[in-house]
Amino acid sequence: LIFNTLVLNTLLLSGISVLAQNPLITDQFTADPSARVFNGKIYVYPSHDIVPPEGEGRADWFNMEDYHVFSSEDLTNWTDHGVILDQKDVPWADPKAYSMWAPDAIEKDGKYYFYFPTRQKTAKDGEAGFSIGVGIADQPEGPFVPQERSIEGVGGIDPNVFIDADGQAYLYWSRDKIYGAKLKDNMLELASEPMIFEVPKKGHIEGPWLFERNGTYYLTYPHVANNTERLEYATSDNPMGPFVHRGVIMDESPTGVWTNHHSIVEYKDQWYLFYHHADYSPDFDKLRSIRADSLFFEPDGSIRKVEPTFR
Ligand code: FUB
Repeated sequence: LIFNTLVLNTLLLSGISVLAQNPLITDQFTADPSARVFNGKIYVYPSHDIVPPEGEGRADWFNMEDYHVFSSEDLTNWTDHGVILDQKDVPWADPKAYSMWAPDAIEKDGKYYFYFPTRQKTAKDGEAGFSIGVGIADQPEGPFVPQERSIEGVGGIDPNVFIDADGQAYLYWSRDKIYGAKLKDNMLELASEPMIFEVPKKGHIEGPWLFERNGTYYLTYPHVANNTERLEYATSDNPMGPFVHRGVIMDESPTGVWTNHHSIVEYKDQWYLFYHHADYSPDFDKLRSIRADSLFFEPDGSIRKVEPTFR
């Protein structure tokens, strides 16, 4: 871990980061980028990988204690708006879990809702005690005030929220499979029984990201096809499916990075895939860095495979 931190510092001091578009954030580790467009800017809500303090967290695992949000108007110059939520401030969470995994955010009626998973103080309805909570703010930069309790009936990780053109909001999340349910107007409670989307039928899938384009709903997700995660997608004419598997968005990591959590967003008439890789930590894939590359659709609506731009 010390070696990895040195690699990061060396790269920063040598100025290499200044010249590179990818990775997007060069002064800290970031992962699981959920990109959103608010008020004409692009905002990215990532996880914040850290090396935990001595004797805390898990040396060989993911460690995250808080979230930052970053904004940009050109995807090259990013403003770090600082800490928007810390594990110690979440009433229902284990304050020493270091498990603030992949989040998402959305705007509704002038309020900003931040969805995040972490481990509960006491395990109840989530695998390994993971549940999903919501924080609310008046602006996309937060800080987000967490609710007293996590969302009832949701156990798992990787929340993703989508609001359809008719105003109906949906929450998707994962626990080995991908789940989805309608949200009530308050954005804080489920309005329907969770459905399971088994696309594909075999293998571990997580990290759902749903978006709509030209009346087609794209459910996109990382799938462990062999050893590492490959980004794939399925489509439907309904946000609750059924979804038909369509193909691969990004192949498995060429260097064996196990996870690849992503989001897809249109900004200034160009679609982008946000994803992560271990650019600054080549020997330990739990200290990751977020990236973005352009994404294109074919005339039939299928997604052209994205080749990651590695330096
Ligand atoms: O960052 C922790 C976990 O790794 C995320 O929740 C998963 O999607 C994977 O990226």
